[in-house]
Amino acid sequence: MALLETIHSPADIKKLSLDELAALSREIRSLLVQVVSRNGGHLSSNLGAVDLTLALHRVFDAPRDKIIWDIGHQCYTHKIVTGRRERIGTIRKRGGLLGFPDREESEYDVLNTGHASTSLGFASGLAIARDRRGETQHIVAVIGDGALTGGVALEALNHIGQVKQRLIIVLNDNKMSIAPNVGGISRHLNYLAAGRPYIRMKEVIQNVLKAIPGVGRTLFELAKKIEVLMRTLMVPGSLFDELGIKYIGPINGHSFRDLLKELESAKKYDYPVLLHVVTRKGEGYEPASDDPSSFHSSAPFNIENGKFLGREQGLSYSEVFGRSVRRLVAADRRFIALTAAMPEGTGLDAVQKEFPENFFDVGIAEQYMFDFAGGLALGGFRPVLGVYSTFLQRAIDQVIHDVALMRLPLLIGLDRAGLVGGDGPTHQGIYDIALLQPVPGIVLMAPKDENELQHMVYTASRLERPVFIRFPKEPGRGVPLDEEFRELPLGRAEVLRRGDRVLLLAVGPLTCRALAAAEKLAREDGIEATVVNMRFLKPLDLEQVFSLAADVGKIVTIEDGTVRGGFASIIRGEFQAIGDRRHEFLALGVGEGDVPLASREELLAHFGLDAAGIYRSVKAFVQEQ
Ligand SMILES: Cc1ncc(C[n+]2csc(CCOP(=O)(O)OP(=O)(O)O)c2C)c(N)n1
Repeated sequence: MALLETIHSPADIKKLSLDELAALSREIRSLLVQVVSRNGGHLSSNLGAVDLTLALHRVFDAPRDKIIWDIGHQCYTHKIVTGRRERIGTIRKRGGLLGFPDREESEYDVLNTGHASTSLGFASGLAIARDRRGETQHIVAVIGDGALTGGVALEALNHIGQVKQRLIIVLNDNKMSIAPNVGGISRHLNYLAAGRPYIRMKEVIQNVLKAIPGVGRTLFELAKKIEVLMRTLMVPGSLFDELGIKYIGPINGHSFRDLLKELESAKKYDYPVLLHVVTRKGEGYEPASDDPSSFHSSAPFNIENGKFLGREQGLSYSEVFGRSVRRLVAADRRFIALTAAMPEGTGLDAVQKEFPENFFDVGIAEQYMFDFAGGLALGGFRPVLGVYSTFLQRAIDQVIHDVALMRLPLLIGLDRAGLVGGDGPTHQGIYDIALLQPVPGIVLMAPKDENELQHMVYTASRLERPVFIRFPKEPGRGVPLDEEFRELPLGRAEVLRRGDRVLLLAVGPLTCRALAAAEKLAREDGIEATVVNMRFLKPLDLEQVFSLAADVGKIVTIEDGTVRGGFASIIRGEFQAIGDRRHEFLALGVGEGDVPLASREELLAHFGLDAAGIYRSVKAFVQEQ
């Protein structure tokens, strides 16, 4: 790692020759492979962006110039060369570097990100702010072809093309979102990347003329002029030019010579330009370039053979969701599975593989996905959406205004609901209960294990209204899956254990942890608790809850989400509404403030939501006078 050790800040990159840059890039790739093989992380995106990142830091003067990373999952090289090399081994680990840009971590990180397509809006605002303040720095947004399919990015292009502020958009096009990218914009980028017809025609004409012995300069010059004329007359412009943003490219994103030349020239424009940089996801590590999707957000792996380590036994919640949806589709082709660029992550690739006609990947377009699903539902179909809880936040207006008010029968699997390990504050799925609770007419469920999840999918498929099922990113509990789907009674909770001292009302996967805590309380402290698996957060089984509460003075709510506005607030509100003053409440859940970077189990322990934490809190609560 000889060269890398000399890089303490971007200034050190500016001294390097082209050969040294290439050598540095190899060293960084090897470091990235080592670190991600241990910690997990976004390997293929980072490998693809090494050369581009070095070139950006060579040409621009960060932190004075602002380099904004869209989504931010490709920022590892940026972190390495902006003073965080020695800590890169801690990335994604508790107390370590975040796997996304973080303003608190470094002055080089312009924006905290994690959700897609926000870079252009921020770049646009920063550029106007700079101009109004009479400053001169460059504003550079780096956005992937996947993130460019997001609505807010397209809204930004529309505005930037009108306002025409000076800024540089670097489009990092690797033809991939997580899976292969989709849609008309992606197709347009392929057309641009292939070299538009006139470029090919120009080569042909030049080659022909050069091949004719004795063709003089004049004829050659004339041909050049004809080529310019043809370009104007015949060739459709790039989408970006049409929008008012100058298109430059395509540029080989693994050639320092090309990158440095074009980035340097982009500085000269006093209006918005877009540099189309073509890169390869996973570049430099064969297992990742051969299978960029699996190495997009990679588990730890064996460097020698690229095999993932420690894959859990049994099925994940996502897999059970995907398989259950596949069963629905197999039985009734009105069911159509939808994803916003996460076919594998949501488990819906199970449908994609077997019933491609009943599957749509709409790109990173959560808002559109809900409206599209609404249209399908109005047209008599039964859309099933897989979306991570954190990305549902994008589409709350669609949920309320477009879906719930018309009671459209959408089935939505909210994956990664609750505390999410490894990705930090931007990816937590802790707000969905609070966001969905006031939405009229919907059903919200949370299974205690993967077997209950499949029954919930089936139950939801029988309901003629919007149904959300929230489930976590953690290994399934390994319980056997019933062969037959079972319909769960709507709005009924499940009592798992009865006791006379305290009532534990638990949500989803925390139910089993609450049960373990209750067993220990009985065994070691003689405290008998009633444990309820709520199953339905909406409608709530209030009849059962009030009836069980009649026998105890203390009630504990246990949820994998924010207590403010979440399940705790809802239960308290319901007791208040009936004028109850007799009960004391303890809310176990996520308090206000950022969720730290840690694994899921560490986060559960941090918030006292593992079995040990629940045991401690309930014991203290019961023993309080
Ligand atoms: C709103 C939103 N939806 C989904 C995701 C999940 N996601 C993370 S990276 C990614 C693909 C991004 O593709 P691209 O922008 O082309 O970057 P690449 O990884 O190919 O470099 C997706 C869908 C997200 N971060 N934000």
